[in-house]
Amino acid sequence: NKIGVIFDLDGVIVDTAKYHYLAWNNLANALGFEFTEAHNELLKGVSRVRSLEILLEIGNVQLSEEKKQKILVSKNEEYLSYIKKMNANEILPGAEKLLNTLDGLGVKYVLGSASKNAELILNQVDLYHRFYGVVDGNAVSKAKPDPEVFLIGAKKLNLPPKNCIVFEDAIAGVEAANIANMTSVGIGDRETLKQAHFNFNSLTEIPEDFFRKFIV
Ligand code: B16
Ligand code: MG
Repeated sequence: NKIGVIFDLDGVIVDTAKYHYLAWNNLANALGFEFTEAHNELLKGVSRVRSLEILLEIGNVQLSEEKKQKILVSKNEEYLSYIKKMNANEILPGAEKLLNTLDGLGVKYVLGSASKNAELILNQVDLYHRFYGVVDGNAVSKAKPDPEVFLIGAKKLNLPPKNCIVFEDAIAGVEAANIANMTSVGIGDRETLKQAHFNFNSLTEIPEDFFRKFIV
């Protein structure tokens, strides 16, 4: 019985949420309102376009479609300026060890992220070559909690969804994994991610033999 793993990127492998926050906050300030870190929580796992909609709702600001498109481009340019300075030191604790464990077991893993910048980020932290495949925001038409991103991931792994284990930090991502009929592992606050089948505060807490029960 073969298993495969699908990793979310932001919040699981790296903490890019802080860079999204810098760029969104500068944008909000330019529009005349404050965007807090608590507000930023609402954007985790959410697509870029939807993030802007949420931000504008918070600031109670209405903009033309044309202006929104321009803002999305400049937000991403600022975000990329931070991303391009990333290196392997920014890989979250426990991630590399977990990949090593999977390599040792011969378990394949792919990325399943909402980000359109996922390949660049994986390259920056020198992990791109380790993934069997990458499914990102460019490959999907429906955002999490729609299971599309993970179902494409399962196809890449050439496994049925029930044989896939998803590591996620966002509620929408855990929901997407559950809807896809996969095993969901919530990384982060247990209460927030209570819909997950398994919960850990961080990847460092995953026991060495965690995958044993799936490999029968
Ligand atoms: P981009 P994930 C998500 O990454 C982020 O959590 C979310 O905050 C962001 O809006 C989204 O990617 C899109 O990112 O602007 O780079 O396309 O958690 O799905 O890996
Ligand atoms: Mg995430």
